[in-house]
Formats: sequence, C-alpha cells, structure tokens
Amino acid sequence: CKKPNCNVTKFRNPDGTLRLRNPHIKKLRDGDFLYHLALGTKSHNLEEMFGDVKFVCMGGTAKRMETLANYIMKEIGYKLPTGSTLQDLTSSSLRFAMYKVGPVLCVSHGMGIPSISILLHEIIKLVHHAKAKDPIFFRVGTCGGIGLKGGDVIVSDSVIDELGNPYYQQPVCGKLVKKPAILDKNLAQELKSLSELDDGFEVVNGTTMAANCFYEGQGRTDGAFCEYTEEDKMEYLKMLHEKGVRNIEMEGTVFAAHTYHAGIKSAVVNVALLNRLEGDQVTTPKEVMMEWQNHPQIIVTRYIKRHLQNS
Ligand code: R2B
Ligand code: URA
Repeated sequence: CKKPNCNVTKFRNPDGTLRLRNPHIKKLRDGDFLYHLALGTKSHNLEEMFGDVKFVCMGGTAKRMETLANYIMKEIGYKLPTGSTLQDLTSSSLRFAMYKVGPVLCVSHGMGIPSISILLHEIIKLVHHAKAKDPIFFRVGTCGGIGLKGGDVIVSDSVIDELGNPYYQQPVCGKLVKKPAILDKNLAQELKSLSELDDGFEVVNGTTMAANCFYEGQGRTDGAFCEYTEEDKMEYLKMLHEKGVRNIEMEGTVFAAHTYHAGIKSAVVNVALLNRLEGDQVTTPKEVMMEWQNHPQIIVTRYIKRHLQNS
C-alpha cells in the first residue's frame, strides 16, 4: 500500500487500539510476560495501569527519562495521587526504567539497535494488551550533527542505515528480512514548527543515519581500531551531508521500522552533541551537555501539551 498512513489504518482497530501482528501471542497459555519490563498480562492489570497512554517517549538513559517525566508533569500540570512519588514501573527488571505521568510513558532504551529493539517489542505488546488508543511514539535522544552545531535539534523526516538503505534489515530464521523505516512526515513537520525564536537553538528536519557502532560505523577515527584515513572519513561524512543526512545516531532505523510495522505514528527528535565535520571526540562540559539534552524534550513536550489541550 502506497497511501500515507496506510499501516496506521490497517493495523489499528476502529477504536484506535493496536492489532498485534503475531498470531502466537493469543495462544500463550499462561499469558504474556514482558520479561525486560517485568510486567505481564497474568501478573498485572495492564489495561488499568496503561489503558490511558497516548504518548510514549523513549530515550537512552534512565536519568534522562526521569527528568523528562518530571518536566512533562510540570508542563501539563499533572498531579500524582496524594502521598505517591514518581515510580520506576519496571524497576524489578533491572534493565530499562519506565515512568508514567498521566497519559505519557517515559522509558529508557539503552544504547543501540538490539537494545531498543527488545524494548520496542515489549512496549508495542504492552500498549496492545493495555488497549491504549492511537498511541504516538517519540525517540528523544542525542546524536552527532553533520553541519549543525552542538545544541541544535534534528527532527528526522527519514532514516537510513550506514549503506543508505531506508529500511531495517535483520536475519530471521536464517533469512534477511527487511522492514521499511518510515516516520510520519506530518508529525516531523509539526514538531519542527514548535520551535520558538528565543529558544536559543535551531530545529531542523533532515535525514538521520542510524549506525550499529559509535566508532567505525560512524566513521570516527578515535576508536580502538581505525584502518581508514581522516580523508576517507571526511569523504563519507560529506557524501552523507549531500544526500540530506543531518545527523548520526544508533537507533533510528529499527525505531522507525518497528513503529511503522505496528501501525504507530512516530518521530525521532535528537540533539546534536557535536558537529562531526569538526571532530569526533565528545568533550563538551557535562553541564552544557545536560542543558542541551533538554532541547528535544522541550519540543516534544510542546507537542504533547498542545495535543492534550486539543483532545
Ligand atoms: C546516541 O548516543 C548513544 C551513543 O553515545 C546512542 O544511544 C545514540 O543513538
Ligand atoms: N550519539 C551518537 O550515536 N553519535 C554521536 O556522535 C553522538 C551521540
């Protein structure tokens, strides 16, 4: 199907809940246990706990997701029930960290495609079991910019892998399976439009390259190994820039592919920690970097606030 949002309509029920594209789950005799979240359909009432979720924000670290949850709480004016504090709902898994602020889930995904892929499988099932309606997923993260300065925000309108492929490919039962990595273009444009003049950082749309490695896979010359020259690196980065690539990170392809496959609208919003055309080492002082990491959170929170007010 070539129509925009085709998957969204195809894999959702008329009430907005997700149809799971796995016939085996229904047949699980003891219910479905989401191992890395330490939550299950038998052990928890997922509908009661998560049925109201409208937005899922994912980011690399537990701390950043806790900060985001607190920020969203303040911005949307959400009050936790008297006597309770913000809880890591998946603390006993000792893998990811997940916070819920009313209709918003903030969950850490670790580093790289394998880690976020596990989380995506389990969060997509969680949202399905919970019967949450029309959820929108965001990745709120960090990246290396290409031709952008530290602190600038890139809202991806497309994602490619290291070879320029616009899909996520993975061996499944001994065969390579490809899933198109498609993000919602309208969502990406709306997020960009939420930038304000006095924010102090630029927000741009562009293509994101997702690499499997922070060092050689991103053309860095400062890893433990490097069998190419500075010129090879610059040629690669400039070629990417010419193709419209504005940043490099490590999860975008599978995030776009899995959400699209599930019929979920999604966006990738990253802050650049450096301009890769100027170097490889990330040496910005911690306090500055912590402030920069708020930039994608500000944009995504504006979106959430606007859409909660209009709902
Ligand atoms: C951005 O930063 C991490 C690597 O430092 C990785 O998770 C990513 O995508
Ligand atoms: N994250 C990445 O994956 N690459 C960078 O250069 C910076 C952050």
